[in-house]
Amino acid sequence: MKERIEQLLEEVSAYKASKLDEVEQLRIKILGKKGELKELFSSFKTVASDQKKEVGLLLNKLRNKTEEKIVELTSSFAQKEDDGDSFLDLSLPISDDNLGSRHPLSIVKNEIIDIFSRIGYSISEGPEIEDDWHNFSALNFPKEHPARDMQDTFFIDKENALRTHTSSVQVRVMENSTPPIRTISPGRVFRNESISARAHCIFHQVEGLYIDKNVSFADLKQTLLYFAKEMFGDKTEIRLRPSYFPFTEPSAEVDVSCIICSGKGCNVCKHTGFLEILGCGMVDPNVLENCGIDSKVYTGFAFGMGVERIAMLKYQINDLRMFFENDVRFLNQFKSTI
Ligand code: 2U9
Repeated sequence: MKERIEQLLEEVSAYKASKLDEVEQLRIKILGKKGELKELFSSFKTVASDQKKEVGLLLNKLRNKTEEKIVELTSSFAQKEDDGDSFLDLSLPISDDNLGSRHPLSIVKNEIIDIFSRIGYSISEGPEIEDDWHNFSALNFPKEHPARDMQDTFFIDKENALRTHTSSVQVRVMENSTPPIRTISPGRVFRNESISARAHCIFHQVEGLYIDKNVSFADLKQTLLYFAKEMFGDKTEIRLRPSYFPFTEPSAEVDVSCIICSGKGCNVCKHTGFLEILGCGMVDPNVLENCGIDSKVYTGFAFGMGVERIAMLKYQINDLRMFFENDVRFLNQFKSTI
């Protein structure tokens, strides 16, 4: 019996197959229901007891070696077939069945960038982890301002926090360049807010800054009117309401005429005819001086908007959490050329 097993072991190790059928023949011959192994195991009882251990080990070896050989031969055929199938014909036209789509926040952010690039704004970016100076002090935040509190800001240590706005980027631009400055800062910002349909602890902003000699509130208003018309359509009107921010004086909140009812009044604008889109103001002279710019020579305006808010208005999305769920049924609805 030992000789027969050793003969079969040699046969298995030398076995070659030119097609998958021949691999199957090996399996049937050795491992099949009526195969060699079955027969050998049934004759095992006739083996002398002092030989049983050795023969038993040989039988297991035959089974293992056969199984290994089958896997080896089968995978070599799979590899060959795969090589054939995966041949890349680069001359074929691209299939546009499953191209995916840009995230709506990227579409809107790119659109905002495009609108301001057309009137000469550069793009500036900066760190998401900021020190107290760039996020708060340089921007005229009083020491007791609630934004400086753990309740509102994610602190990393005593000195550093996740930026709460991209104004910190513009502080860096002002510190490192001389006017004229005309720049927008898109980016992620972080606030310690509970997540709801209207708010999230992470959101996206685009802030803008223009500093030069003789920059006026009228320049600000005209720039924002241009933006609103480009973003929401040529018939869009804007309205400014007085407001307060530590970094601008005077400050205002800006509304656009309702994109649904064009100002007549509907459920979306709660019958006011207007929808709030951003905040703005003339850069406070303290901020200019903090950043090394002479406030007697230069003036400037700044504005800031939440990308989520603009996207919600533009696409009439009523739950901000949709932007963060990455549900392809939601994402696939947005197509862009930008
Ligand atoms: C510098 C000086 C001033 C940026 C400004 C706003 C007004 C504003 C909010 C809109 C919605 C933030 O995302 S939001 O919650 N922003 O209302 N932002 S003025 O002012 C600056 C920026 C940089 C150096």
